Amino acid sequence: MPLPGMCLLAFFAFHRPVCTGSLHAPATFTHWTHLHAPDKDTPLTNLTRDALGWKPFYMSQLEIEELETLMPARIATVHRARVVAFSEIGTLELTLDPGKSAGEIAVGDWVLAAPVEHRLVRVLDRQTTLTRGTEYHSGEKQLIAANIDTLFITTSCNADFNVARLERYLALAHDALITPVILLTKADQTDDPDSYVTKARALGRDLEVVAINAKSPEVITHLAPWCGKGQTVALAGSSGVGKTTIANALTGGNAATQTIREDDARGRHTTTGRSLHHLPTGGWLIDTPGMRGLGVAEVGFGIDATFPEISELADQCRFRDCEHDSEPGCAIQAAIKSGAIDPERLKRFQKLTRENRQASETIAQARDRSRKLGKTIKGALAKKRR
Ligand SMILES: Nc1nc2c(ncn2[C@@H]2O[C@H](COP(=O)(O)OP(=O)(O)O)[C@@H](O)[C@H]2O)c(=O)[nH]1
Ligand SMILES: [Mg+2]
Ligand SMILES: [Zn+2]
Repeated sequence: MPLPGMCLLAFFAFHRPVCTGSLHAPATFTHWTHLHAPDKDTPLTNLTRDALGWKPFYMSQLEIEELETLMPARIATVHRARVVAFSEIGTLELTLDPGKSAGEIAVGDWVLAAPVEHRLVRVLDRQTTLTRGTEYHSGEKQLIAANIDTLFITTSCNADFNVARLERYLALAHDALITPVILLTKADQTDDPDSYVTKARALGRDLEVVAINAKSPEVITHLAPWCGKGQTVALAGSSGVGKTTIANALTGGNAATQTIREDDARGRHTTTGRSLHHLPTGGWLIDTPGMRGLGVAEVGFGIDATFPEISELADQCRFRDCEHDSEPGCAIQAAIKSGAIDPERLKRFQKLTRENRQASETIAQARDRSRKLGKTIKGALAKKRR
């Protein structure tokens, strides 16, 4: 079933009593109004919180009082001063309190909303957080999306295939605690897709690798294990590798190519260009424009997880700060000599580690500067008041 733009929201604009789980909606919930009236052509479907991706992890964060008075909802789009969220009682438009910035809220977030006022009360802790290091000098990392279960790291069976770039994406996914799956598109355009699969599999233990023709109907079947009820996925990869083609196949229409403005009934400008799309298989796809060129910063954990054969053995090096070059007693160099570790993997690990360290230091310095600046401003204001 195609779910383009307007229809997507209309799809959620149903109204039904809240009766699942342990959340019992108080009478005030009947006062919720919805953005859109149900479209007569769109089947009304009851989406439970489970179907929206709710998990015990989020439930465990709720106070009893919040359980009784607030409505959990999942962020579908983020605008400058408001958000659109999906909930058990339909699509909600929520305002942000003064002082709360749209930049702190990501598509995929679970939030608690106040009835009647249509206010976003608080953002629940995220199970996974996908960020992007861009403006290191400002000390900021940009929030891309929240609560993604699986990141489809997409490349093609051609010159786009680059192990260093794949490892970079793997490090970001691992650091965000998101399960990575490598998608090799254009398998129909090479005589030897298996050689690409073998090279990709070598980039991790138990790493899932899928070779597909993104233009064939098999896409849905191949990706079904990660796109079931309540599961959230996103696509990352260079331009031209087939992300839009896959998104269209998964959504069963052309939802992913819709501009987000069409999702916005009032035609107001959005700030992020990201959105949450329901899949016919029961899962959710988050558009992640801006997941192409990727810098690494503060992802030491993710890098270690991407190169487990190196990070695990590093404990056995004589020096704790061993760079694994020519230091005496280096367990990694010994493993390279015995053939247990691929020297090319070590080179890429070192390069990524260096880049991560430099960017992390830049971020730390920028944060330090802005903290000092904050103190200076506070001091000046205090002096003025005296
Ligand atoms: N033959 C073939 N063409 C593909 C495949 N995946 C993508 N394409 C084509 O590659 C081009 C770029 O695809 P697109 O989905 O726009 O890539 P995106 O930039 O990652 O969103 C389009 O012309 C697609 O039809 C594939 O698996 N096989
Ligand atoms: Mg595209
Ligand atoms: Zn070493």
